Amino acid sequence: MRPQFSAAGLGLLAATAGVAVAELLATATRPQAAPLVAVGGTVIDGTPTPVKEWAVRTFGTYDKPLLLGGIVLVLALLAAGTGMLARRRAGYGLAGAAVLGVVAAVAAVTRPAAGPLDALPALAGATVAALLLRRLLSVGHPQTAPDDAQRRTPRRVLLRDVALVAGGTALAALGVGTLRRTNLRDAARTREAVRLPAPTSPAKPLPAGVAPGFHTRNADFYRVDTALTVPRLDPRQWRLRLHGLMDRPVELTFDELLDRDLVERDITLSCVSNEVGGPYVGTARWLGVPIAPLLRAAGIRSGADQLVARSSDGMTIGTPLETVLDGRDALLAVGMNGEPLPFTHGFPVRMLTPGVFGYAGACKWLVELEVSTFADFDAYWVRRGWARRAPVKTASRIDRPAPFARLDAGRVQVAGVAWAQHRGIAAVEVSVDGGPWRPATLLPVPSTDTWVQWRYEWAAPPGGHTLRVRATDRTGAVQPEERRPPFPDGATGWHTVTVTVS
Ligand SMILES: Nc1nc2c(c(=O)[nH]1)N[C@H]1C(S)=C(S)[C@@H](COP(=O)(O)O)O[C@H]1N2
Ligand SMILES: [Mo]
Repeated sequence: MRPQFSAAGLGLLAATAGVAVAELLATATRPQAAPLVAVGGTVIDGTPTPVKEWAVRTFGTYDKPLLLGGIVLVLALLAAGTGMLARRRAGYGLAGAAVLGVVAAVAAVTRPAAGPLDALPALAGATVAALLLRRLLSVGHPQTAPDDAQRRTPRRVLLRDVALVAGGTALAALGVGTLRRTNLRDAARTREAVRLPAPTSPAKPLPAGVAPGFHTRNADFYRVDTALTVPRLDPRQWRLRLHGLMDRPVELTFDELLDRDLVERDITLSCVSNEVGGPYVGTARWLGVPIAPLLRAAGIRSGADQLVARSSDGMTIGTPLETVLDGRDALLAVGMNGEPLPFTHGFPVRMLTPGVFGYAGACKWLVELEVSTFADFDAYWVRRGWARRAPVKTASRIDRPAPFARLDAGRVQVAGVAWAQHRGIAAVEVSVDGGPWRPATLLPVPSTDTWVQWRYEWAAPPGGHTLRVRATDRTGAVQPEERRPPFPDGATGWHTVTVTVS
């Protein structure tokens, strides 16, 4: 019998070849059905909220590569184990490949918007892996490949087979890479070909005195979503279906959407998962179609209180209908800082609801709007325990000086941002070493829907110091001191930065 480690290695090789075949088939037909991504998506959706929170907090935007890496690692261990078992009995190899294939196939067909055919890549990959494992492990056994066994030593036959499988796998992987690059290039060209019309209602010019950094550049804008592969929708095929509790359901093409009156607005978007002082907040100049007139024209039925947005990847985001209809700039956004939405931020169309956290008002890759009720439908994050209604919490952050900075004694400019979208910020105050609250200077803003930049002149004496910030919104509510984590409706507490002055 073959030594254990070599059987484990053959198991790994067969599994790698199977995965490569499956990924190649999927990439050529339906990228979402690729087994690794399908299993990853299923893991994300099934992960309990506290674990997900921990992962986002600990790994930030590396959470997804790490998840895929973890899946590959688990698969590798199972494949090696299957190889070792199959060395004793060929049936174990078949069973191992079948189990892994069925798990991946079930994941693929149960993804949102998946069809039964999406099982094929995983099943084909598992079949290839099972056949290869059987062949590789049987080399040298007289009942198979008798010609080879007579003419050559089993060792040379095995080497030849391993080289063939490895070569084939490398070719398949190369094919996957080439196909992916072509798909990406085509999608990028389609996006670059989009010409956005000028707004009928342009944004007001930024008031004099706004400091650099008011707008977050697209490349720097935070990204939070559950998508393992960024959807790359074709605007020529894109449709928005409006339906539910309305008199006249409609379907709009991208061109029909662009034919409507467009408005341009500066709006700050923030994530409910943002910790005190965290980075998941940004401001952009958005171009989009107001939602309220669209819904009104469709005739909203009485009793409706929730607008459910659906994305191409099956995300559901429920927004209080009153926040869409109360006159604020709730938009179907198509442009971000002067260009079509980046793919990562929802191209071609996303929703935005000023004053509501992203998970409850900012569906990306939007394809469907359903007028509904909170009693009838729980959206994705609500099913995972997050609040149904999610007005943003008043927040403030110290950006300068950086935590643990070493400063020279004397005049130090403390600076940051504060936000309470749609309510607006009335005041920001700074306290040094727990002393009295002193007012910070607020720089001008275009509207209550954006963050406010603030500045505070500090005469810094030598020693270790703690700077603390709090904001008051225009309803008069002061940002509470109590530290609470993001779950279930947004973090509270004052941001604190410790520095050393010498
Ligand atoms: N389709 C889809 N839309 C989504 C999400 C998602 O996971 N999928 N995440 C939401 C969350 S939690 C936030 S905070 C915002 C973030 O938008 P951004 O990535 O453009 O900053 O998108 C929202 N829209
Ligand atoms: Mo979020």
